[in-house]
Amino acid sequence: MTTKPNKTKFLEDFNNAIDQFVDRSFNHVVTISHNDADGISCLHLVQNLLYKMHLDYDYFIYNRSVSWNNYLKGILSSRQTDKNAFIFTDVGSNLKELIPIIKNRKEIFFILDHHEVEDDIQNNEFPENLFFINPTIYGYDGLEHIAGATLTYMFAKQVKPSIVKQGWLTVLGIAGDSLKPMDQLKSFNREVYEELISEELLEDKEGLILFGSMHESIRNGLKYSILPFLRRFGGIVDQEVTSFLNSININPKTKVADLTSVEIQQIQRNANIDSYGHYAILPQKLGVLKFAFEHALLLNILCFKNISAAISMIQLKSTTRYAKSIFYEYIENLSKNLRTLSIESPHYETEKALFLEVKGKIPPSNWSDTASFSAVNELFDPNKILFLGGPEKKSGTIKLSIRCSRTYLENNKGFGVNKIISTIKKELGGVGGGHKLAGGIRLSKPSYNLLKMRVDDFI
Ligand SMILES: [Mn+2]
Repeated sequence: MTTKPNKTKFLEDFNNAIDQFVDRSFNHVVTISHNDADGISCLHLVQNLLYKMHLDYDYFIYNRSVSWNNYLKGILSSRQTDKNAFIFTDVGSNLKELIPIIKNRKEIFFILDHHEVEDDIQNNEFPENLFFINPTIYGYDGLEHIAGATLTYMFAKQVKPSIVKQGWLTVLGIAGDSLKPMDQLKSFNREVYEELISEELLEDKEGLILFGSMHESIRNGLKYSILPFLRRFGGIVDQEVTSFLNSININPKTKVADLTSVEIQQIQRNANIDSYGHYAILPQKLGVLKFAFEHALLLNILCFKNISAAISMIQLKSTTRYAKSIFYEYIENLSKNLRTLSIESPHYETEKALFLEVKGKIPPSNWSDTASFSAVNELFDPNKILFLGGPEKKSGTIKLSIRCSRTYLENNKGFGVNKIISTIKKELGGVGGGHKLAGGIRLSKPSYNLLKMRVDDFI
């Protein structure tokens, strides 16, 4: 990765793709997007654009669990024409699988993505009907600098400037993917964020950051914050949080967002927490949906539970009772699980890795998110790779969620989880994959035992 992004080259290729998209005047456009908050935001931005362009359109959601070949079989029609286009947003840049498929098609493909490109593809291998826009190949960071929705917004706005009005969708992608307070945004994410504020489509607020519970009372905020997860309060009983707040003369029912700066300092000093920063508010929405991080989190949860509820909810002003109950159940379980982990010591530890066997302690459906949030909260040594999981009945294998912290990536030149998974697969077999910070693998019991013995050689 280059240190300074090549903005000129990026914008040149980006603008060329836009010219192609506009000049070719398509008859029909199919969007394929990812099943998470960022992907759903991209999808709605593109749908709005196509509507404004009076184009005929369809969409599909890709959850990356099957190969592109199998997935597209059901979508690509036998009638092919260069008057039809495909726009892929936020679905990864698996060029090794996609290029051979695209090469044999007549339609025009636009890939707008911000995930690292794994395969080394030469310029002359790109088919003429593919316009590939991925800022990471010009040196941008796909998490900090540009979310999928940011890239999609930039694309859509260049084609139809009036798309600015739907620009608030972008912050859901940014919040959902970056998991950071808004003052830490960089590059295009920052530029777009500031533009949306000046257009009054978003409000930027500053205060105590208790992500997952920004819409809540301070009592619930301390208890159910998942970013940061507070070791002292996370998942404990109400009574203890209440008496702490009473002891420092703060009404436990005060909303997190309504705390005065004096109250915030009071809490920070007495609870020894330093979380503070900027967060985004969606002024046109109500309740939990007003808070960009929580709105994005709810979309992410719904994407797994009920994808159509996620797609329809993004258009709603206030949340449904169904979505709300799923949200609370999720937050409650996650803070409980993080609490379980925060008092647990690793079951097996090497110089470079930590193993947590959580069967019977955490339900398997929560393994992945618990692993993710224990990594972003650095509940364990951030210089080690975390392997969390256990035996899975239905597959008869050991299922592992593998995570590393950003600290780890910085210290290891970006050598992250996906590379470790590739090595494990090569040496021990198994199925799985992932990106730099997170991934998963299923291994046979004997392979898992070998992994524990040889893990330091693979990292
Ligand atoms: Mn994304």
